Amino acid sequence: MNIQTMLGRLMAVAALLVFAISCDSSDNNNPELDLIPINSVTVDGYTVSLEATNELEIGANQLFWKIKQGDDTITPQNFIISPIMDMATMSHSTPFDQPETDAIDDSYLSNLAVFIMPSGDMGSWTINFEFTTQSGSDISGEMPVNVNSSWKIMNTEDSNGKKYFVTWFEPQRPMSGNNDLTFLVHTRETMMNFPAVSDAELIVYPYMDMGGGTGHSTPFTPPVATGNGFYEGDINYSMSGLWTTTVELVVENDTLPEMVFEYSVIAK
Ligand SMILES: [Cu+2]
Repeated sequence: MNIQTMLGRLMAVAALLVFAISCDSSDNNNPELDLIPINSVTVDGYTVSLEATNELEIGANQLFWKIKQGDDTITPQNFIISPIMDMATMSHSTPFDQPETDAIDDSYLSNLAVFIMPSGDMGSWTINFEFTTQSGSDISGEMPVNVNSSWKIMNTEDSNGKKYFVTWFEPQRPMSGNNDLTFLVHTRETMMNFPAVSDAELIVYPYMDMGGGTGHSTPFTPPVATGNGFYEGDINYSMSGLWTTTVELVVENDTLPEMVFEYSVIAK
């Protein structure tokens, strides 16, 4: 084989590789963030911005944080948040993780926050934040946020009055056909501490009321614990329209009072 043929073959292989890679990256599940601004606060020349995929609502929210000094996005040594709801006679936090560098876009820090109450006459939400810059300045501030109502979180309690929160994590937009069915479970240790519960059992029952005393369920795989308070299964909605899903939480062999999620399934 002469050098030209070899080069030719190498280039053909290279072209195939490039084709394969670009084919792969143009896949539909190529992740890209599609965010809207929620709020931003400037402290000592640093602007902290919060973005999210939707307006914040009770239930699960992915929060995306960016810190800028002028036009430059900066990477702090750390970034710590603390969501607080101020109510007339008390204040409380909510289940949340601390922000970490986002896996899709590393110019953001991101975290999961599960808001347990909407903003309104009962109280208002603030997310306190603090960070240390690379040069060692400590910056702290507070960001008011609005949290809308939604159907995606319910709560129940055991016989000792210990509260449990069950969040409908997926599908965010239930559609006829197959959907991932994922819940999140948290409990309330104190007003400021809401740890994930990974050793519970969920008994779920989807139901569509057809009127006139008739109705039906649909095929589903019961969600099982996968860690960090997540419970994953799937559901195949046989019809679009109004559905309920009853959830019973079993904690330490105790079946707690049932919760009923009520929502619309849209036609695919
Ligand atoms: Cu509250």
